[in-house]
Amino acid sequence: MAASDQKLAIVILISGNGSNLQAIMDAIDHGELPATIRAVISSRQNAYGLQRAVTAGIPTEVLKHEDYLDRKTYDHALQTRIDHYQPGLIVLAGFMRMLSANFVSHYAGRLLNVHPSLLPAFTGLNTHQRAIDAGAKEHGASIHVVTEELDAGPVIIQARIPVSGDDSTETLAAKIKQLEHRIYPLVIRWFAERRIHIQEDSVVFDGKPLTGPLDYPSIKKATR
Ligand code: NHR
Ligand code: GAR
Repeated sequence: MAASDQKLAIVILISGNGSNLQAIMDAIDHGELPATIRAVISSRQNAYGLQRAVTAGIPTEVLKHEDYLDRKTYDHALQTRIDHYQPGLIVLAGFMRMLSANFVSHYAGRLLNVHPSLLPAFTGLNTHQRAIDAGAKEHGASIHVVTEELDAGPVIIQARIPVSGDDSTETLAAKIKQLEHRIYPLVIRWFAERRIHIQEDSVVFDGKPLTGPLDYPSIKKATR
């Protein structure tokens, strides 16, 4: 069996810049992530992440929601395309379309998302501005299991930063993205190494059910 056949096959869904996609590609290239990206699928034609995938020779597809009658038909088309690549894991990386219950249950146990907040705080959109408006003293990034309810699935890992008075949405976004680029490849590697098992609404890590998010970087030091 070819070496690539033994690696975790992933399909990455994007809608924009693709810096998380790039971080995952880089981790693979640096030999830090035993996975292979079988395809990058974008909900937007102009997503720069598509260029990143093309440059790396990764197959790309675009499914624009405006080309479909409704969410149901969009999700079904998206599911058909994803299943063509037979991935062991589907990674949402800045994917901007809410996904239906049928889609989520079809990928139960193998659907992850990166969210730019310390969930359960600030689910949904515009998290940085909302954190500033709320006077949050800290903010961060979460990798969570995707469930039917938006941004409500079990959180696997979180990384946090202090929010200073002169922080803007731009400075927060830049700092949070740096954290995302570390924790997402790490979680995907644990999934590839079968250290993470996802059930309906719980996560088992190294044989122990998670009772709350792992903390980055302390978990990295603890599990070197
Ligand atoms: N789908 C389900 N069922 N559960 C989750 O946890 C999901 C999901 C789909 C996407 C990413 C999420 C984020 O990280 C995500 C998590 C888009 C929206 C949204 O409101 C909300 C959350 C997220 C992604 N999208 C609008 C919609 O009508 C469109 C917004 C736009 O196009 O700019 O789908 O924040
Ligand atoms: C990331 O910061 C991610 O947390 C956020 O979009 C960015 C995507 O950046 N996700 C959402 O806001 C989803 N609603 P990228 O395209 O450079 O990876």
